[in-house]
Parts: sequence; C-alpha cells; structure tokens
Amino acid sequence: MSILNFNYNKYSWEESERKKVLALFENYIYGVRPPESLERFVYQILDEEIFPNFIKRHLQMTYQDLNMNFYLFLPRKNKPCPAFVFIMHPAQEKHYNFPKKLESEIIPLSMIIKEGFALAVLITNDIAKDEIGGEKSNLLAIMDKKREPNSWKVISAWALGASKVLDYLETLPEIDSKKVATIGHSRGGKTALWAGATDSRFALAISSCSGNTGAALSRGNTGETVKDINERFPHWFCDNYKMFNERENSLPVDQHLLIALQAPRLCYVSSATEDEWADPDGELLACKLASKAYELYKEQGLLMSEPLKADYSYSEGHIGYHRHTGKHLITHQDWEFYLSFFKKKVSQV
Ligand code: GTR
Repeated sequence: MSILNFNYNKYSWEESERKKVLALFENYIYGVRPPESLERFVYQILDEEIFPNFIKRHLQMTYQDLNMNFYLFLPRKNKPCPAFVFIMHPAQEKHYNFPKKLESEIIPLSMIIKEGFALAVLITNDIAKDEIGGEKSNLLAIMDKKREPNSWKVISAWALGASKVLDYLETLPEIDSKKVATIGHSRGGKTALWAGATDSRFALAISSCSGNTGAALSRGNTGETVKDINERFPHWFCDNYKMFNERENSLPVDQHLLIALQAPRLCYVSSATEDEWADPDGELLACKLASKAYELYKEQGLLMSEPLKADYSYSEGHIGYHRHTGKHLITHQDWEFYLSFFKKKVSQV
C-alpha cells in the first residue's frame, strides 16, 4: 500500500494506527520528548496594561531556573473567548519589533481583538535558540542531558512551549480553552502542525507557508527537500531525519499524515502563489489526502469541487485552505480567512 493512501478504519486508526503514525513522526522526524516535558511549569504575571479594548499581560513561565516569556492580549468584551497561540520565531520577533510594536502584518492585533479573540504570543527564543546547536540551548539543555538520534530538537521544543501556554490559558475564566488554535508562519507553521498533532487540546492548527516538513508532502516536493532542510537547519529535527536526505520515498510517513493526526479537529493550511520553495501544490495535495482521516469521523476534510482559485478560502470542511497571491508571508488577508474559518467553525467545536 502506498504511504500516500489513507486506508484505515476508525477502529484501527483510533486503537493503534494513529499512535503508530505519531511514533513514526517522533522517531524519524520531530524527535521524542523526555518524560520531564510532562512536568508543569510555574506561571507569573510580570506586567499588566489596560487598553480601551484589551488587556495586555506579560507573562513568564518557569521550569527549574529557566524563565520563558509570553504575552497575552485579552479582549475586554466577549468572555469566555476563543484564543490563538501564535508561535513567534526569533527572526519575526526582530523583524516586527515585537513586543515594542504590537500591531503588525503578521499580527493584526486590533482585528483579532475586534473579532472577540484572545491572542497569546510565544517567544520561542526563550525555549530554544534558532541556531545551529540550538538543541543544546535553554529548555532542551535542561530537560535532555543525553542526546540520542531520535531526541527532540528545536521545533518540538517550541511546540511544547505552545502546549505550556495552553496549560496557562486553561486556568483563565476569560478563555474558552476548548476553542484554542495554534498558529505559525513558515518554521512557526511546521511547529503549529506538530503542536496540534501532539496535543489534542488544540481545537485548530493553522499553518502559513510551512512547506517542507510542515504541510507539504515530502514525496515529490518541488521546492525545499529533506536534505536542504537538514543541512540548513540541523537543529530543527531529530538526527534520524538525516537518513532520509535524498531518500524521501523511504520515509515511513508523509506530511498528509501530520494533518491526519489533527482529525477530527480543525486544520487550516495556507500557501502563497510565489512561494515555490514551500511547494504550494504539495501542501494542497497533503490536505486532500488527509481528508480521508476526517471521513472516519463522518466529517468533511477539504472541500474543493472546482479548480483552485487564488485568494479564495475553501472553508466548508474541517480542513480549510487558501493560497494568497504573493510571496512567502503571512498577510492581513490570511488572518481574515483564518478568523472567519475559526469563527464559522468555533460554534461546532
Ligand atoms: C526557509 C526554509 C523553510 C522555512 C522558512 C522560514 O528558508 O527553507 O523551511 O521554514 O525559511 O521559517 O522562514
């Protein structure tokens, strides 16, 4: 059977195959987390500011002697409200001057608040550094003294960070913690999908231009390859993944199964027309193939009965998809589509 087929029945998927697929992703791609990753963090509010429409909270989560920052923006109306956990990677933090500048193209805060959503922004750099050797930094250094070929690295640590933010959100009466999405762009999108796969408390995982080892299939990828990603970013995925450099066809899983791991919860994938490196067609095909997992739950995955139109959101099923005209970016229009998908679907969550 080709790996690209999804030929499970509901019973075998839930009882064993889902767990096996998750274990394959852990062992060969994103890495296995140590038991310490299940330990609770300690949370502290460092600062709170009240704005006319929202409250801004600067928070710190602590594990042993490591402090990790995140920010929370709570609408003053609409409680309990749904929320996003945005995975802010270091290049974005710098480029968009966050948190000094709150409103930006990647985070249209006023629009999110106006729609009645809360937003948490995870500062990933505090969790693990995005640099070669980053697997030996911060939380990874504390939790994992003994590194194995299947040990977790930076992307998995960031995804764990998103789950730890969710632990905090669950304690807040202002948040409807059954309605929390995880979202990221590019390497942040890869992280969001892994967070959704590993933590079924997330109601929705949103990937913007996540490309290779995100939403795009590895088999037949026309942009970045497994070898490209392993060579440029050896600190993202476990060492075992390097076995598949130039051997994508030997991978025991492919990325449509990462989307299938979200089922029957919601998933939204967006691509860009001028982003060949992230293989938009491979992302769309992965969504189509993953739709079979939703059928097990009598839900529709991606519903697209016509040829793809750019700048149009296919949002009827439990997998949403659109492709914006333009480059490898997360845009205001993307957020409009994510918000309207989440709003439409949130009532069904
Ligand atoms: C690209 C990289 C991608 C993607 C992106 C990013 O250069 O090849 O895998 O993750 O960067 O995160 O900006």
